[in-house]
Amino acid sequence: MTDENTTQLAINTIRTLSIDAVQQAKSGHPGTPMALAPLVYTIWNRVMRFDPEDPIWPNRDRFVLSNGHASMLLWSALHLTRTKAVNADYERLGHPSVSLDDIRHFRQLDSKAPGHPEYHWVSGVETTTGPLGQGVATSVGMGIAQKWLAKRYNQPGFEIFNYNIYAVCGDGCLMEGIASEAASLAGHLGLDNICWIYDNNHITIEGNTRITFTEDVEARFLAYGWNVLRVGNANDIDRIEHALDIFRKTKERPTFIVLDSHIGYGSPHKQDTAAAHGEPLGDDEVRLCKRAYDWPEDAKFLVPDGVYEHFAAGIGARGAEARQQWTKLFETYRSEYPELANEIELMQRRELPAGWDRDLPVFPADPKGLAGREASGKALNVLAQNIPWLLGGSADLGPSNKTTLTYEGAGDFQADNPAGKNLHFGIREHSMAAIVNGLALSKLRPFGASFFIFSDYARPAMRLSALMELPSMFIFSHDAMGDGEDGPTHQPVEHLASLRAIPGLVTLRPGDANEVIEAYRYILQLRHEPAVLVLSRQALPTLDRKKYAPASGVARGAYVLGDASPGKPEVILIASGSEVSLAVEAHEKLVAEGIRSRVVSMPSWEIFERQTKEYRDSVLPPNVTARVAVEQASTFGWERYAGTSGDVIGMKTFGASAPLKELQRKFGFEPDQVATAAKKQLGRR
Ligand SMILES: Cc1ncc(C[n+]2csc(CCOP(=O)(O)OP(=O)(O)O)c2C)c(N)n1
Ligand SMILES: [Mg+2]
Repeated sequence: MTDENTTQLAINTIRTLSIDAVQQAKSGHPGTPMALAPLVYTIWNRVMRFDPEDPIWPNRDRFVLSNGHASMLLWSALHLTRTKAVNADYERLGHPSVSLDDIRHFRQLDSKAPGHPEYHWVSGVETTTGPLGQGVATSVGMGIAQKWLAKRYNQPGFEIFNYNIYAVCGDGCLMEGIASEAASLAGHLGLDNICWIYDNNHITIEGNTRITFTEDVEARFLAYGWNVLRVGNANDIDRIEHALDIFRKTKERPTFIVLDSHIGYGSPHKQDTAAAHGEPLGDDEVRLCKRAYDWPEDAKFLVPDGVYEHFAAGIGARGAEARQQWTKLFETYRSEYPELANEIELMQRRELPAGWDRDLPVFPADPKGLAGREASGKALNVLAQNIPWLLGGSADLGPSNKTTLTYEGAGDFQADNPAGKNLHFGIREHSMAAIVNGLALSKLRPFGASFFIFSDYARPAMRLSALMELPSMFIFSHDAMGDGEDGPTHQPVEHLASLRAIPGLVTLRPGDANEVIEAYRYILQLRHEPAVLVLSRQALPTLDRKKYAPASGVARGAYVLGDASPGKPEVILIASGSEVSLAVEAHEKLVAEGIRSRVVSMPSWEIFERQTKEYRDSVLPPNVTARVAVEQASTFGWERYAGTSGDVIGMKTFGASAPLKELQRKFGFEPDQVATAAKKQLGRR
């Protein structure tokens, strides 16, 4: 068989595996894999430096399938290249990442060929995609990471990091705002390591894009400062390869390749129609397609002789050689630059360098205290010096969030300074969160920041950080009504409840400066979970830790700050964040009146839930039902800790525009009101 024939056979194997898997599952998206099989073939077998034997080799090229509904493209590629599985401890396992049996069980429980690409579930998936636009935005984080890594670690004669990122996207991705935000930033930063390939098929679910999407996409990307190329025929793999070649030669600009394609290519009745997008073709149409591909009509899940070998000779050989050369290079690098090599190795395992928490401040008791955001700024500036690969920034609110790294040499990440540790995301919260994920996927320790109210704008990507089990950090200041005069548009109410509802996302709302430090100490030790740090704008009294329990209790999610007397309390006050000092004041009033009050600081529900029942019961004894929870946020969910008979002082409406003091009075966040609620719980008034 000629090489050309094997190539065609390999491409048609991707097509038919996709068709058969969708047909068997009676669900899925066959049309786009049929159209993009040649593209994926070309990227994988002719261009990418990726070793199927080790899909987490640090200098591999990245492949992102942003149009995640076309997941069969990825399952076919991973299967045909015989990519091997790795586990959560970064160990290489002998078995394939995606077996033919997995593909036969596409979209079925436990199959390694799920509906959409899932990082952490299937080895070789670089990022979870499905919510359109996320993949391309995340790829920008990968691009920033590569630039930063190259700048810090590459040395003369040692190109340790020089990989590229390929992201495939469709009309949907490019209609989503997040893609525009990310493309704008990528253009500004001149990320020439990123190549987006746009599947220009004029079809989405509701039909032809003439009903929705008629802008000049090429002009748009030119305006963003990208290099824009066009390949007029998605079956022309030489042209595709040529365009990818131009990408690799293009400097100082990202590349955008418009690929004109036909969804459902080869399907006599469905090609170029929305019907090819998201449903099985049907048995008859499947036969007709196979006939069009010159494929045995009755064969199912067929991988013809020579196809595995063809991929082994392409990506297999190229990837193995690239990785072996790199490994050799890295050996020498390790002896010449042991410290840098050590950093790279720690980072790959998501470990922290020795002394990562040295010099973290301890704040003395101070009734005036410090704003949560101020304490956070101090912590970040220490941690970023101790952990070289901790970096991040804000969506144009650095001076307000206090997330700017101000120590000498921190620098601003820009095209001409890829060593900078301050990322300026611009007012692009959604792509910021996706970019933070891209940085975390690249094993950096990233943070993104904004006002808490705007976490809404970032939420879909934050959700993915939890789904992917990434240690992304999201830092939000102005957590409640602290910026009173800005009014209800700027006062979060339901945000805590909403983020607490995301499985696997750790939220922390520390109550004073020392709790902020302890929150960072906890967060930094997370390797596979994202965290949200929720901080006050206004100063919070720094509690006297000789009188009250040490702030290290933060690591248990909730802890007893103080009791009126040893033994069982009569009433428990529970609070987070700015309401902790309020609860402490109320507690002291109650104690002065001879009431056996207990005050509990509860910065994190999620962390508390992980403690033993014994510990949880020691903090909130089940038989003490007189309880008052106080939090300047939606009361939603607090029954869990206040109990059905307890009281919750929180928000049931939006806030209002007024000075903070007045808002505190109006909404009940005053010591007397909390103390009164507690007494009411005890049947006293
Ligand atoms: C954020 C988001 N909104 C909606 C969807 C549902 N959805 C999945 S695919 C799709 C159409 C995508 O069209 P296009 O990107 O052109 O893909 P094609 O059909 O051409 O493969 C939609 C609306 C989604 N996955 N993500
Ligand atoms: Mg489309």
